[in-house]
Amino acid sequence: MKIILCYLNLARRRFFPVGVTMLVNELVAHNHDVKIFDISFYEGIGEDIDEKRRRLRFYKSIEDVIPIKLKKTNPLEDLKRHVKEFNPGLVGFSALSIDFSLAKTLAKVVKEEDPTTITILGGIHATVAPEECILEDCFDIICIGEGEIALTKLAKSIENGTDYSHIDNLWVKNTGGIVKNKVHSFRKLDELPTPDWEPFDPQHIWGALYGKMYRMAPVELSRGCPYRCTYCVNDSLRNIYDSGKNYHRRKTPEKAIEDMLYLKEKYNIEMFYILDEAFLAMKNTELQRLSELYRKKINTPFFSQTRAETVTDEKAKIIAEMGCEVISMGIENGNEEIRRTVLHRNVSNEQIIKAFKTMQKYGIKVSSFNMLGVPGETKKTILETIELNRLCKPDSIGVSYFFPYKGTSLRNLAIKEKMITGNEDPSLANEKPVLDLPTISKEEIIHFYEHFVEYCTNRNG
Ligand code: B12
Ligand code: SF4
Repeated sequence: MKIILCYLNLARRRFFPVGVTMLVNELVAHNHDVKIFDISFYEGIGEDIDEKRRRLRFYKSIEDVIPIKLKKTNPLEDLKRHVKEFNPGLVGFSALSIDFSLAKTLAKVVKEEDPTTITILGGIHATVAPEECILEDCFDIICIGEGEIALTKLAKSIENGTDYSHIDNLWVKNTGGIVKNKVHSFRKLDELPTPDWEPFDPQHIWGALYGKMYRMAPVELSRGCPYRCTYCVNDSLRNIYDSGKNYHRRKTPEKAIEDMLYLKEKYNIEMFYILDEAFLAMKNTELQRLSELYRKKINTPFFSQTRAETVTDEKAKIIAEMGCEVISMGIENGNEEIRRTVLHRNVSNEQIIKAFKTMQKYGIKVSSFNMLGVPGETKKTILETIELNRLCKPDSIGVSYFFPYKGTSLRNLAIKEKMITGNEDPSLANEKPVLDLPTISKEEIIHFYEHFVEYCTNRNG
């Protein structure tokens, strides 16, 4: 059957989206005719966060920028035309929380053009806020959690004209109300199709790293995360599945290498981005097996992220030999008490400094992630964050305002303590701090955000 999948990317992430790629590839493998409607390259849509980060010196300026061709047409009109000409039976929307408003606007356009077209919303926002999403008339179905199995079952069912109201992971509106099915199915990662970006705009291939543009491939070797930070969606994703214990899982090294080899050869890849939340959270033996195969068959530079606790001398050496150029690690807050009690990151300053030094010893550049304005934040704790960055000497530094996303336990605390109302607009997440903290003003947080890199790198700052 004919399906349009809308990739909403208001944050203008450059890379090919891994989740939507998997959904398209699965649907195509089941003989469906799928079109991507991608808002990534429309003029005037979304915020170029990368540009802002360059201004604040989070990123190095790029020497050889590959210019992006932006569409000057109206995305709403374009979607309307696609629906009219392609006549899909199903239109899906993939949205983070910041994209939810746009998802509604586009879904309304679809319904106006053809009220019989079935619409489904999936992605992180539908997963963490299904009650809010299902209330919208423009969506007939909500997908909670991973969508590969649910979406292919749904497409088949619509095509065959059979009842689709009892598919796992879906909430479905029908004449009797809303059918809320259980959320438990996820595809074994080794059973996923090999990623392919044929249906996407090829401009997604270009990504920047440390001031250089590369033909870059984002790849997932695992899904989920073994940790439970209070500000991260993984905390609730684990609870959403009825058997949370299998939530963090990985591809076998053989499957991971097979996928990367295909991408490398087909798209002439110069740099891999291993998306795993905590890349080194695996046994030495597993990493060694991956490394062996990677060096033999892929032999391409890559970058990734991990937690300080997962870093050992041996692992750093292995990934340096594999060609790891950059590892990002969260410092988040320089105060151990805040990290432990508020963020649930039980790691000492000493461990963090050691992890940075270990990576750098093997020639791997390290980027730090930091967050300003968490509950309990004071001027003193921000200065401690700056000091910890100075001690770690990251090769690049990223900072963001803390935003209490739905589905996180820190959001519940912020509401309870009346630091937020709960109605804050997620599209402001990168704009300004949203919490009313009794311990520090928003103006002070903005000041530290704007000058963060300067303060961390300049001893006189
Ligand atoms: C990797 C990643 C990134 C990468 C993206 C690279 C890429 N090519 O995709 C980068 C680093 C660019 C990134 C950036 C950001 N990210 Co990010 N990122 C992630 C991370 C760790 C994994 C995402 C992923 O690929 N998951 C694996 C895929 C398979 O899952 P998925 O995309 O969700 O898709 C599945 C399902 O959701 C579902 N599904 C998705 N769409 C649809 C559609 C339909 C129709 C259906 C049926 C199903 C469905 O099926 C898919 C397949 O199973 C998540 C954490 C997480 N666990 O999700 C955070 C996360 C998505 N990021 C988040 C945020 C906030 C951001 C930023 C906006 C942060 C910021 N403040 O700047 C930026 C974007 C700005 C920018 N320009 O960089 C938040 C979103 C929170 C929210 N409620 O919206 C998350 C959840 C982390 C968190 N804080 O908890 N991110
Ligand atoms: S380590 Fe990172 S991905 Fe894992 S729960 Fe914490 S913030 Fe989320």
